[in-house]
Amino acid sequence: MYCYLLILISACILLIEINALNIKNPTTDLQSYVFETTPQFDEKTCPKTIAELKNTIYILYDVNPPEGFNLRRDVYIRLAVFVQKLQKKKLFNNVRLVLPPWRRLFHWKSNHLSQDNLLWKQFFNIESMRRYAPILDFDEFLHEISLFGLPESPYVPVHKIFQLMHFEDMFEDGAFHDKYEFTECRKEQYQRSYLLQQSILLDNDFLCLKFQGSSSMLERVLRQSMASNDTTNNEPKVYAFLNAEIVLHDSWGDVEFWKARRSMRFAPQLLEIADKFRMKHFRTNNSIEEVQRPPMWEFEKEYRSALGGRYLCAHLRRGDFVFGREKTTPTLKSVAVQIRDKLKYLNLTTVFLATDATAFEMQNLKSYLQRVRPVRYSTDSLEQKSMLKDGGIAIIDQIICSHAAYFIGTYESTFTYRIYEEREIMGFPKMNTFNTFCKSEDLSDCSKNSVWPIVY
Ligand code: GFB
Repeated sequence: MYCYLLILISACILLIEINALNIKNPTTDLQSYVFETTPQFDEKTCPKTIAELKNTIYILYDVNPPEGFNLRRDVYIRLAVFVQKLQKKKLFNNVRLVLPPWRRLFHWKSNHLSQDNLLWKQFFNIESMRRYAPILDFDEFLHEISLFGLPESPYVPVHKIFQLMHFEDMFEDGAFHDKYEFTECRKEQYQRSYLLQQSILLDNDFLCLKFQGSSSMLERVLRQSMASNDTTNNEPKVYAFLNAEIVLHDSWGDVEFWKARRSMRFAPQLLEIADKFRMKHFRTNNSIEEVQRPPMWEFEKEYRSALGGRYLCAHLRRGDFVFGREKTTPTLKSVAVQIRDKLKYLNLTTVFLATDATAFEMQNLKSYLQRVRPVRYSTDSLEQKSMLKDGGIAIIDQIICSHAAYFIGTYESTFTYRIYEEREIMGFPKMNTFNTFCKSEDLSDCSKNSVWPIVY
C-alpha cells in the first residue's frame, strides 16, 4: 500500500520525465492509448494536480450485452444523476463515472466497419455532459488513473466488481421493496461483459449482488464495501457495476432526470451533418424552425412554440420488431396510409423516413407512398460511413426527426422515446411529438406510447 506522500513523490518524478510528450490526439484504440501516448503536464502544477485527485473514486459500469443503444443512454442517465448527487457527500467529493467503451451492438449490422472500442465522444458532446456530472470517457480514465503511478503499469486495478442480478422473487410479501444482498456465484458464468474483456483492467474482487432498487441504493453498497477496506490511504479506488440496467431511476422524469438528459447533447460532427442535410433537402435550419437550442443546455427554459421544418418524420422500427412485436407493429401498407393521411391533414408533402427497414421493405413502402416525397438520410461516401459508423448514422436520423414539424414513432421503441425527449427539449407542442403508429390503418387498433413531458 502506498502512503499519500509516496504517491506524490513518485507521480512527480514520473511527470517530470514525461513532460515533453502530449495527448493532443488520443487514439480510439484503448489498448494502445496507454502505451503510445503520455500526458502533458506543467511541472509547477504537478503536486496540485495530483493532490486534487486525492481520494478519487472511479465508478465503472457496463450494461447487459444484448441491450440496444437507446436503453444504454437511459442507463447512463440513472448513473449520472446518482454520481451528481453522490459527489456532494462526504468521502465522495472526488467521484467520477467512467463511460464504458462501446462495442459492436447487435443492431450495428455493417460488418465491414470497425465498431468496437468506441469512445462516447464519437456520439456525444462530452464537455456538455461533464457540466452536469463528473464523467470520464474511457481514455480519459486511463490517462487520469495513470497519474497516480500504477503498481502494475499499464494495468489498472479494479478493486471490486459488482455483478448485479435480479432477486428471484421481486414481490416478496406482495410488494416491491428496495433491497440488496450479496450472494455466492461463479465468475466464469458472467464473462460476457465487455468491460471484463478489457485486458487492461485487473479485477481483484468479483462479487455477485442481488439488487432491487434505485441508483441511490448504490451508495449503501459502496459505503459498505469501503468500510471493509482501508479507505484512509488516499489511494484511488476503482469499482465496477455490471448489468447496471438493473439499477432503476431514482425518480424518472423529474427535474434532475431532465437536466442529465439535456446535458446529453450530440457530438458536434453529427449535428453539423444533420444541419447540412436539413438545409439541402428541406431548406430549413434552427432559426427558421424556431427551435430552442442555446449554445449551452443550462440556458434552456420552458418553451412550447417550436415550428420545426416543413416535413413530417416517421420513425419506423422494423427488424426484430416485425417478428417479436407483431401485435403492435403495423404492416408497411398500414404505415403508408397513416403517413399519407397525416400529410394531407397537415398540408405537407414531404416525409423523412428514419428506419432500420431493409432495402426491399423500403421499396415496398415507397410503392405505397405515391404523390408523397419520401426522403432518407444516407452517407455521402464509404469514408464518411466508416467515420460515422452505424451508431452515428442512427443519431443523424434521430436529429433530423427531432427537427420535423410533426413526428410519429414506433410503439415501445426506445429509439422513438429518445426523439420524443429531444423534441421536448427543443420546445415543440406535445401534440406534434407524442404520436405513435397504430397497428391498423383505420386507427381502430392502436396502442399509444406514454407521454412524459419535460419539466424544469
Ligand atoms: O436503440 P434501440 O435499442 O431501440 O435499438 P429500440 C434499435 C437499433 O436499431 C438502433 C437501429 O440503435 C439503431 O442501431 N435503428 C432503429 C435505426 N431504428 C433506426 C432508424 O430509424 N435509423 C437507423 N439508422 N437505425 C430495442 C432493441 O430496440 O427494443 C432490443 O434494442 C429489443 O433488441 C427491444 O428488441 C424491445 O428500443 O427500438
